[in-house]
Amino acid sequence: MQSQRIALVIACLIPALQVRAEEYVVDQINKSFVMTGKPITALKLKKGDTVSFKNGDPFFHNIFSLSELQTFDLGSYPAGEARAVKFEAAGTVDVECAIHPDMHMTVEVE
Ligand SMILES: [Cu+2]
Repeated sequence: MQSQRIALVIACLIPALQVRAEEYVVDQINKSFVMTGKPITALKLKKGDTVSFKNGDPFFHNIFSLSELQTFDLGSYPAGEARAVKFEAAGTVDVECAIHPDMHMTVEVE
């Protein structure tokens, strides 16, 4: 009886202990990655978090990564659109734009 009660308490506590995955929004403005109004070159987040890459420019961007840790290609998308990537493994992911070779940032996944 006592052990059942303890098991029930533990089962109730587990969801509260789980950390919710965050969703970050990285804007693309004047061919730069921007967060909260400032250009950024790096972003730190946790495994399972998502980054939504929003296109705030009046032209297309195409965000991709050829990093060994996580390869992705969001394709070419227009002004106002956003496409998201979930980061699944710990390490560093290089993020680039296929249309603008000067655009570069890293995502450090903890
Ligand atoms: Cu671009």
